[in-house]
Amino acid sequence: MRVVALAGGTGSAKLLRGLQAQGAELTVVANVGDNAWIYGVYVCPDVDIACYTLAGIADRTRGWGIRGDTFRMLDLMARAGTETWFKLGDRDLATCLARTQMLREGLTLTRATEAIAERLGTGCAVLPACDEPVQTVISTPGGELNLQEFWVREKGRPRALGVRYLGSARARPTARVREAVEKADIVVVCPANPVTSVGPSLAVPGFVRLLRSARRVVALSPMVGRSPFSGPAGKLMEATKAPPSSLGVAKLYSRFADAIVVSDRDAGLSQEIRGMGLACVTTDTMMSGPAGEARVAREVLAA
Ligand code: FO1
Repeated sequence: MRVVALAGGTGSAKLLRGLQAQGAELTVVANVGDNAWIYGVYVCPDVDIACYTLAGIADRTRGWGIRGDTFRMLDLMARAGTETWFKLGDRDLATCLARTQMLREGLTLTRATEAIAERLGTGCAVLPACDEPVQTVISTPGGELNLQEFWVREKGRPRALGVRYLGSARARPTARVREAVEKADIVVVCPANPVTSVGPSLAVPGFVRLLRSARRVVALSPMVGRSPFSGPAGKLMEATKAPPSSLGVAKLYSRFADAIVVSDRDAGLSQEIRGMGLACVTTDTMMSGPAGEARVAREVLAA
């Protein structure tokens, strides 16, 4: 079975592991809206967490970076008086340095990502949603912040007034992403923040049309009640006027998805979701341990 997984950060990793365990021919299309130039290197958190997860080296407790990584480079930068609020590990820095060098040599982000994924041993293709820079920008009372400034530096505290995707109008789905979606038996939207992890890709002209042409699109909601598995999804959904619940996720995805899998605790929403033209499956969406990840992946593929 050919599976394309649209993936964000921490919340997506568990489903990616579950899909990998199914022996599916997997292609990951990772969000680029969180990418940022930090410490002189190009950091791509969602691309990297997908690569580290599939290569079996991700730090599962933190939800980002590499297991057992050290932070010596940051210690010295702090001693030199530089701000070090973004905890980029030493081995993680190596990935970012390699990527930055490849980009400076003229490779596209797609080519650089494919090379990194292969060398890390992901066993499947990892692709950025697009090659052009698309940046999630959050409007707050103190001004606009990128996702890392909002979430890591400011700890997600500022009031979010709105969200825009800087650069999206000039971006296009890459040929590799098009080909993967066209050949896929199913496109799975991982339980990622719909505003910051899926929204940047949907804002790319032609991306929603591409998803509509897919054989089947199934999403796993990241929400249980009004809370996401992780991260600021609820707050940012409210900022974009979407109800912070699986109902809001279904509304955002109803223009391209065939089905959505939601928590059995939200079973009460199923009828309204079906009214939007989506099939709705309810299950225990908390993926605890490898068995839980595999079970939910099987249910998503069968939905
Ligand atoms: N998240 C944090 O909360 N604090 C950090 O210091 C931090 C560092 C970091 C370094 C590399 C990387 O790839 C991701 C990192 N993240 C960190 C996670 C990241 O901010 C977000 O969780 C993702 O952008 C959301 O998908």
